[in-house]
Amino acid sequence: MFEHSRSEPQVMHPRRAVLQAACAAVGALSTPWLRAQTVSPPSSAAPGPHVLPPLPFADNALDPVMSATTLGYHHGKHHKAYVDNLNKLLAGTEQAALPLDKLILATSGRPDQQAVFNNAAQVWNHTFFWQGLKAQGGGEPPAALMNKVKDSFGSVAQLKKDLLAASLGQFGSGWAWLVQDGDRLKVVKSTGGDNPMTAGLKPLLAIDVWEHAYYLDYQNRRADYVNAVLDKLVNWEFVAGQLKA
Ligand code: MN3
Repeated sequence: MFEHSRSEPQVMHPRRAVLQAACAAVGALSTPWLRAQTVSPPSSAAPGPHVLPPLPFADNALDPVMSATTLGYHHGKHHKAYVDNLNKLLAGTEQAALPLDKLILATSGRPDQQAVFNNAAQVWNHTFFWQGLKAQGGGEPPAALMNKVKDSFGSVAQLKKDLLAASLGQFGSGWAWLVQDGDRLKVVKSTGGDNPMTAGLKPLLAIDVWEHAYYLDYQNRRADYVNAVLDKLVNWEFVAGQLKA
């Protein structure tokens, strides 16, 4: 059996995300008497336990490496659709009470739960993906992570080569991952929404290689997109923060 280690992508607590969205809505109103009214969640939000966390940066912060247009569709449409679909699937079920990571582990490998798994994993994967990016990212990992990278890959350059190879080797939609497996770091790829936590691996960094992640900015040039992410957007501090002692 797999060791099902608990994996926490440090997602914003759903209630806090709702609060932030509500506060943003209040701030957008211009007349004081409207501000005093109770603010309801946006009517387009699907009822359910899961919410779309806001991006951890402005939607134009990664431009031109990852454009605001791409982020608008990728976060505002694709990521949101996974959240909405998941909430619809969970409505009225006991699974609605499970945190996302437990839901992923509980539904992995169960054909009758494929739709729940796919949407739950894609919600988790995208939230984790955004957190692994930042404006003016790239560069050198912090020392503790650098030591592990050198132990496992020899160099950051080799790690990037392996991540690129995994990204290009993933036929069709999927993900490339840097993961921790005990003392070692590894690069793995996954198909569709599959997440390495279902194999007992601790995700450290995710790279979305579905076409919707790059087609508007890079068309079919997946390698250019992956290299740009690795060189200019990776938030190595976040990756280091995921390391399990
Ligand atoms: Mn995606």
